[in-house]
Amino acid sequence: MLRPQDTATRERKPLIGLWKFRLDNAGEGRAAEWFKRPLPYAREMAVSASFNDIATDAAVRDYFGDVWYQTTARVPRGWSERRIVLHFEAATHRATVWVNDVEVVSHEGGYTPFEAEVTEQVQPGEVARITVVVNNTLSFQTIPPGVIEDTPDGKRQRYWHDFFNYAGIHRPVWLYATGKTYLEDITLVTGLDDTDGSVEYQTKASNADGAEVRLILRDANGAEVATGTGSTGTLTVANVHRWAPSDGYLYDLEVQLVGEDSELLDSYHQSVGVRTVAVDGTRFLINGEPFYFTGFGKHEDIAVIGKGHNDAYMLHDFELLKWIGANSFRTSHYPYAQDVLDYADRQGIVIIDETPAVGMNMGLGGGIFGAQGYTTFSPETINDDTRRAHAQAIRELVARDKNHPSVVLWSIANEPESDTEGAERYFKPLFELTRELDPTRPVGFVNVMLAPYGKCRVSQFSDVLMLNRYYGWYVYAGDLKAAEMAWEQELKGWASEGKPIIITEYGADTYPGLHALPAQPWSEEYQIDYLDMNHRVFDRIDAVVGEQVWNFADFATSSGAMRVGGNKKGVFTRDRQPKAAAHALRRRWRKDL
Ligand code: GCB
Repeated sequence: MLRPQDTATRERKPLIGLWKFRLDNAGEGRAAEWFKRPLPYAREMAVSASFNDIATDAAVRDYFGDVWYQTTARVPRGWSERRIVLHFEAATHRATVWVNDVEVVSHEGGYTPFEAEVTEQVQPGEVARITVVVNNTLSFQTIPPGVIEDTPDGKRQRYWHDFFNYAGIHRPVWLYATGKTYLEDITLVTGLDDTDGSVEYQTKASNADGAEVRLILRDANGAEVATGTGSTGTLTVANVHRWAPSDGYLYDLEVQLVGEDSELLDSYHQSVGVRTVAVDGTRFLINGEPFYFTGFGKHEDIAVIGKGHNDAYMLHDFELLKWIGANSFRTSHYPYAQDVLDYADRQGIVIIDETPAVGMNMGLGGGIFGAQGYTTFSPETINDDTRRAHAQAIRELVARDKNHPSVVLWSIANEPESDTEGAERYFKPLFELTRELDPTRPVGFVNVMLAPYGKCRVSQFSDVLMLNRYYGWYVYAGDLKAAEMAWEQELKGWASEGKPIIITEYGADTYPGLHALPAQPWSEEYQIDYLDMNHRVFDRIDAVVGEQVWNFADFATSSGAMRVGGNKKGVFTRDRQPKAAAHALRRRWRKDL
C-alpha cells in the first residue's frame, strides 16, 4: 500500500479537524446502524488525536469498547472518472468504516494504515458521510494483548504494557484519487559497490496491462542520475551520495506508469537512501562501518493529544535528539506515525522499528501491575490466534516501513516471556516470517530481565541481542556497586554468544526537581549516577554496540502505586525540559563538544 501523495496524477484531501464523536456505552450503535444518519447525541472530537484526555471525565479516559466518529466530506468535483480511495494512517486498535450506508473496510491493529476504494460509494461534487466505529478493547488474541475482567463494580480492561492505552483516530485520514491504472506498491533494496550505489526495484501495478513502468532517479538537486524501465530491475548510481547516520541524503525515485500513447497514467515519488546494513560477528555495520547506537526508547505521548501525531513536537523532539547527541531511537512499543519515519530518513536518525507486541509476559510486573494469575502461552491465553495476529502485525509493519533507510533493525516484540518452551515455539515461525518478508535487515526481539543470560530460549533466533536491564533500579535499587557487579557478570555471558548487543532499555525513575546528596533513587543525582554506572559496564564489553536510555521523556501510564503521574524515567520531562541527566548524557554522546 502506498501512502497518499499529491503527484502529477494523484490528488489527496485531508479529512482532519473536528469530527462528530460519541462513546457507545451500551454497545448499541452497530445494531442501531448509527452510520445511516447523523451520529445521535454526538460531541466533537479532534482528528487526529487520542480521545482519552480531551474530556475531563475518567469515564472517557478509561473507556473501552466501541467509540463512533463521523464526518462529512465533499468529494472534489474534478474527481469524476477517477479511482477514489479512503485511507486511514491508523485507528487504534481496530475499526470498521462506512461511507454513506455502505461498509467499506474493517481493520485490526492500531498502528498501521488501511484503506478502501470508495469510487462506487461517492459522487464527485457531492458530500459523503464517513462513519467509523473504533474499538480499543484488548484481549489475549490482540497485539498488544489485554483482558477484560469482571469486578464487583463491573468490567475492567487490564493490560500488561507500561503505557496508557490511548486510542481513537490519532493519525491522519485522507481521501485521495488516482487514475484507474495505478501503482500499488514499490519495494526497494539498495546496495553499495565501492563508489557506486545500486537501487533494486520491484513495482506492482493494477489495471496496468499495456502500460510501461518508467523510473527516474533524481538527486537532491533534482538532477537525473539514473533511469530505467520495467516493473523490476536495478538502477546504478555512479559516485553515490550514501545515506548515513547524521547524513540523511535522499534521492527521489519517480515511478511512472505510461500508456501506449505516452500518456502519463500514474506517477509516484519514493524517496531513497542508498545504504547497507549488516551484522558481522559482534559488530553492527551501516555502509560497512561499525555503528554504535546512542539514543532512547521513545513513546508517542503528548499531553492532551495522547498518541496523536504532532509536527511541532516531532521537530522539537528531533532537535533534542541532536542537542543531546542521540543518533537513534527505538519505536517502542509500536510502529510510529509515518511522518516520523520520513523525518528520521531526512535527518539521518537510525531507527529500530518495533511491532506492537508488548506486554506478552504474565511473569512481569507483579508489583507494578498487580498479581497476574495467568499463564502467558496457553490455549486460553496467548495462543495460535494471537500468533496469527502477531504475524499480521509484522507483515503490515514491514510492508509499511521497508523502504525507509533509517530503519536498520526489526524488533518483533518487547519483553515477551522468553524462557519457556511455549515461547520458543511461538516465536520461531515469527522470526522466519520476518526474514522471509525482508531478507535485507537483521531481526531481533527485546529480551527481559526475567530471561537472563543462560535462560532465554528465543535469543537464539535473533541476529542482534537487544536487552532491557534495570540493575540499580528494579533490582539493587540504591546499591549501584552491587548492581554494577551483577550487570557486568550477566552482560559478559551475553557477549560470549558472539552477536552484537544493544542495550535497548536502562533507566531510573526521576522526579524532576528532587535532589539528594548523597544520591538516592528518584533524585536527579541518582539518575546520573545510575547512567554512569551502566556506561562503565558497557564500555568494558566490546560486544555492546548501542545504548538507548529508557526513556526519552516522561510518559503517561495507567495509574498505580509505582507510577507518580506516569512513568518518570524520562531524561526529559513530558513537556520536554531536561533533567540533570540530559546534560550528563550530552557530555558522553556529543563527541564534538
Ligand atoms: C520495561 C518496559 C517498558 C517500561 C519500563 C519501565 O522493561 O519495556 O515498557 O516502561 O520497563 O519503566 O518499567
